[in-house]
Amino acid sequence: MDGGKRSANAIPPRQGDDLTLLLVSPCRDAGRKITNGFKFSQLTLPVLASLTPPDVEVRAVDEDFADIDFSRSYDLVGITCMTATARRAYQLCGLFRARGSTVILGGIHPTVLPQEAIQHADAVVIGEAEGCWGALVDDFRRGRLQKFYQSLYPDLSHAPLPRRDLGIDRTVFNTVGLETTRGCPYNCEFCSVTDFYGPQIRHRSVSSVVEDVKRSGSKLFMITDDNVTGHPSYSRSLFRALEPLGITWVGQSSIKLAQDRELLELCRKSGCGVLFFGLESVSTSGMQSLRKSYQSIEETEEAIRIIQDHGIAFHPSIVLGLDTDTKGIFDDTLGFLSRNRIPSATVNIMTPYPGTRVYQRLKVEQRLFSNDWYYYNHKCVVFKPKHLTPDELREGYQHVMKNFYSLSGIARHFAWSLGMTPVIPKRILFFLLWNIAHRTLHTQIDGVPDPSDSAAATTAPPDLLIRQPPVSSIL
Ligand code: B12
Ligand code: SF4
Repeated sequence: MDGGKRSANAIPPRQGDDLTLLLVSPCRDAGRKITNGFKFSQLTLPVLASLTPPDVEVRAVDEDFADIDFSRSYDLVGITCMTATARRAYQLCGLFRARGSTVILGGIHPTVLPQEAIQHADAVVIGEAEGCWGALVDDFRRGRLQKFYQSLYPDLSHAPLPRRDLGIDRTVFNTVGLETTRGCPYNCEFCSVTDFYGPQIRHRSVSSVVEDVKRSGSKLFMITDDNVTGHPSYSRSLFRALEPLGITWVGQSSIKLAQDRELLELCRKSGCGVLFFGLESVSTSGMQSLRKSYQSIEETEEAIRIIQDHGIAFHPSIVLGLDTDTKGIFDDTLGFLSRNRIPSATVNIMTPYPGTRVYQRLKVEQRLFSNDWYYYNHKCVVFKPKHLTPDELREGYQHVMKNFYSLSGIARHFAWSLGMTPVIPKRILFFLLWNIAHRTLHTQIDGVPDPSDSAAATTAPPDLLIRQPPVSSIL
């Protein structure tokens, strides 16, 4: 639970039990919300609500969908925070504290930079809420709130079901977020997930996932796990248990799945329509530099074919701006997507998130332009690429997005999705909506932040950019 570095906050004890709590998932920019109609379900707040003592009145707001009602007052406000939403999260901390609320920050960004986060909040939760949130609420009630609470890699087998009654966890087609595991063993250079959730895959019990599905009343799910097939024996049991429920789901997996035909078969039968794969690069040198499971284009294309032949649509996530990327990478990416008849893809500009090895490396190499987290959203260039200028990278990204999601591109993707077997109408609609929602994304990006624009910087000076101790030193 507590990491032993707590220092008390001067907040008086609460009288009575009538505690009110507001949970907030901030948008990135209150003046420019993402309203393109395609957004995945919110699960963080339903999970936090389920861990809250039952006598606390809980409300929740996902700021991407709804505005915060500042006319109400709350004793406690819990704000979840990613790097891209840190600027807004810190702004909200100020607004709520000015209204007398006690504010708690949690999530991946405060976990990586707790010393920065505590400058804005009354307390910071480092790691996962299971194992410390109940104690925090109790400390608050007793007037002995500490500044830091820490809970690393809690056992999920007895975690309560997320609360589905807050009205914030459903999106397009009534899709509901579902979590089965946390953790990832791969520890990629540009990703914070292994440090955050740990290298071991921890899982909820199969029976509780089934119960969660049944109680949600939905037939469509987005599984939030970073690798839903990363623990094959668990995945086999899970997929067998999901099959009779007749649901459809999308999730994320390692491309290694192609090597396990039985698991692929079970995955499809359990209702999987689309899997997102962290392909990252379509160049052999890029794959090799990232030490991906497949080290050549030929092997990767063969794996894609196997996955598609098993009735699962392959949605790649591609990162542009790797140190191996040159000007040719943009057209190579388009060629790869077209050759493999890929109807939807996530294309990102490489973003060195704090807490990752790539962030440390680029910092040492003095290649970071900005510590203003607002720009850390995969759509802006915040570093000096190795073989491209920042403008070339941004324009190349726009070129890929503009072409892939052009009207003729969308028509092609739609035709490919109609040809996929089995025919799943909701999957076809998924592709259509995804494509339409991404059609104008390349026009919504911000320019390269000006390093001299100190007024834009809302974040801490470099000496506060202290990373959590590495996983190995905590265990
Ligand atoms: C689903 C998801 C989304 C969804 C929904 C987000 C949400 N808030 O639920 C959507 C699609 C909106 C989204 C968007 C983005 N996402 Co996202 N997302 C995820 C994903 C896959 C799962 C999150 C989830 O629901 N987990 C399940 C819940 C239960 O876990 P949790 O959120 O970690 O919460 C636990 C703890 O963190 C902690 N906690 C969290 N918040 C709080 C708050 C308090 C008060 C307390 C006490 C505790 C606490 O307690 C919880 C229970 O243990 C994660 C990957 C991951 N494994 O986390 C990426 C991830 C969080 N996203 C990421 C990114 C980069 C983005 C985007 C910038 C992508 C983009 N280009 O647009 C945007 C930014 C959003 C914005 N508004 O601009 C990165 C964040 C990296 C970083 N350092 O910030 C991650 C880690 C993916 C990755 N591999 O890099 N995302
Ligand atoms: S990018 Fe994916 S595979 Fe790599 S560490 Fe992050 S979650 Fe794991």
